This record gives sequence, C-alpha cells and structure tokens, in this order.
Amino acid sequence: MSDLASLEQIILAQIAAASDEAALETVRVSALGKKGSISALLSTLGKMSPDERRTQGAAINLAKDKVTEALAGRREVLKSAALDARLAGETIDVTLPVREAPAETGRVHPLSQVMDELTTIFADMGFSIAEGPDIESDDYNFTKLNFPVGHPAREMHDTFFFNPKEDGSRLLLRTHTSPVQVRTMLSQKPPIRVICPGRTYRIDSDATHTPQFHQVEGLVIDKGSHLGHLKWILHEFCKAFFEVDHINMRFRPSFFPFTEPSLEVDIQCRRDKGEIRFGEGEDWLEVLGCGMVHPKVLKNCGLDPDVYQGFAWGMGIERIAALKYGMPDLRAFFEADERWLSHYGFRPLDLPTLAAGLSA
Ligand code: 2U9
Repeated sequence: MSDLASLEQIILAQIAAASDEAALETVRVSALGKKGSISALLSTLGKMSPDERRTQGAAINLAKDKVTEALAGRREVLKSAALDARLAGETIDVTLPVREAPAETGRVHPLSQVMDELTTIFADMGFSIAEGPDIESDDYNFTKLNFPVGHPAREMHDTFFFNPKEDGSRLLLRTHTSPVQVRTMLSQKPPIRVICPGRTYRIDSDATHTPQFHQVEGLVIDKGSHLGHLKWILHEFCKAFFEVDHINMRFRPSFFPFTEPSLEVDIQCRRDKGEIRFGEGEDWLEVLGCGMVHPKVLKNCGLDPDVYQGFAWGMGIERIAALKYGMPDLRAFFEADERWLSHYGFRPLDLPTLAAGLSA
C-alpha cells in the first residue's frame, strides 16, 4: 500500500474513532491544518516534475476530499448524538402535578386578618384609623391619661422603660395604644371618631399574655356623645366581628384611670365539645373594656369637659382573634411556626369584606 493510501486510512480511522466534536477538530487540524499531514504532502507538489505533479496532485487531492467528506459526515453524527444526549438530560415529566404558586400556598397571619376585619367594620361605621409611635413618653402613656405619678395603676402595666435621660424623664414602650388618642385629641378638633390599632408591650408571658401584643382602641369625642352611642357601636361591632345576627352583651362596672364610669363587656356564648358559639348559651366571655373619657383626660388633652364629652374602648387583638378562631395559646402568634400558620392562616386573596363575609 502506498504511503498516501495508508495515511488516508489512518486519518479515516481517527475520524471514525473521534468521540466528540472537540476530538474530531483535533483530527481535522492534524490532517488538514496548516501543519497537517495532508497539507504537508500538498506542499511537496511544487518540487515535483509536471507529470508527477499531475498524478500525485490528483491522488493527494482525492485523499483530501475523502478526509473532508468523512469529517463532515462524522461531525453530523456527533452533533446529533450530542443533541440527543442533551434532550435526554432535559426531559420533563409533563404528567407530574403542577407546583402551587406562592399566592396559593402562602397564608395571611391571623393577626393581620383580624386587624383587617376590625378596620373594615369600624371604617364602615365612619371611623378613621390613627397610628402613633411604639416608643412613647411617660407623659403620653400615663400622666395625660390620669395615671398620676406614683399611682399604683402604673405598676399594673408592667412597663418596659428605657434608661432615664439626664433630666430624669424616661421613655418607654407604650403599654396601650391610648397615647395615640391623646395625640389625636391634641392635634384635631372634635368631632373625633378614630380607631387606633397597634403594637403594645408589657412585661408578661404565659399562655394568655405575650410581652408584645396588639390592641385596637376606639375614641369618639363630640358635644352630645353618651353611653347609649357606645353600647350601640360595641353591639354592632360584636355582631359583625363574630359574624352572628344576634348577640347578648353584658356591661359590668370596672375601673380604668382614663374612663369614668368604666365598664367591662362580656358576650354570651355556648361551649360545645371544644367549640364556642357566640350570641347564645349560658356562658359569658369578656371581650373588651370601655367607658366615658374621664373629664381630667379631656382637660389634659386640651378639651373643655363642660363642652365636650366622649367615650372610648379597648381590646386585645390576639385575645379576640383567639376567641373567634379557637386558638388556645397566644404565644403561638409570635413563634413563626409554619404548621400553625398553614392551619390557622387565611388565603391571601380572600380579603375580609362586610358584603362577602369577613372570614368567608
Ligand atoms: C383616651 C381615653 C380613654 C381606652 C380604653 C379599655 C377601656 C380597656 C383593655 C382591654 C384589654 C386593654 O388589651 S387590654 O388589656 N382596655 O379595657 N381601653 S377604655 O380608653 C381611653 C383611651 C384613650 C384618651
């Protein structure tokens, strides 16, 4: 066999053995590249006699064509094998169930849900929403609300105080949202109709108390506002919130420094195999506190108690949420346990409305 024929066979064998396009390219360069074996043979033609050049030239060019053709054929085979391998690696099982979108799996925290329910109900009655800072002065949290300095009622609030300033005054984490009503009275003229939902803090922790909790308080100030209006508002609120057509309420005398008279409010309920039904039955559940704003508080907030009077109420949001949705331990509200949230949480697109039902 001639040298050319054996070179051609070696190259064709290398082409056939190339296992990927990179290996094939190496073979091409070693045969047809500038310094390749076939290119080297072609460069010898110039030194040959015309006859020899004619026969050798034709033979070398034939070998070159065969190699070029074999390279192209092998390239196609390798390309389609690479594509097949890639497609096989990227197959998806279209029969697998579709993963739920975040809007389907995410849950609204019961606290947010109940806040939305409360604000929906009171907004429907014409109340505005007022907010204020979590860090308050002793004056707004206590003194203006008729907790005199040194009065034992201050101790009842188990307050988180900041270190005293140079002048001896201390900031604190508000123990109730009442300073928001103080700020509202100091900055707005009556008539006032506001609700103040927000975060509050007290040093307390057990199944029914958490050091951080939420309250919603309400305030109405006008010239002729009276306990009858307060009772109607609270009655309408309880029916809407507990989603019943009829509810019995009981108003018991109580004491708060900022209201006089002060009352605690119970709603009638029946406990049935671990479930509570509101509006009927023989048990009573305490849901909120209320009263007529103390004349001293009106005066402290720049209003003349001989001209204006008003009423206020307050409730713990975790507490009423727990009553409505049957949650036994308030600490779970702040534990960020996904299992608890997926059990008690609400679907994100089911927003509470009075027309469609608050918790539908
Ligand atoms: C001003 C005047 C009066 C707000 C009120 C209550 C009664 C009350 C408690 C309920 C459960 C707090 O979370 S709780 O422990 N609150 O019973 N709150 S009247 O009265 C005000 C507020 C501000 C200027």
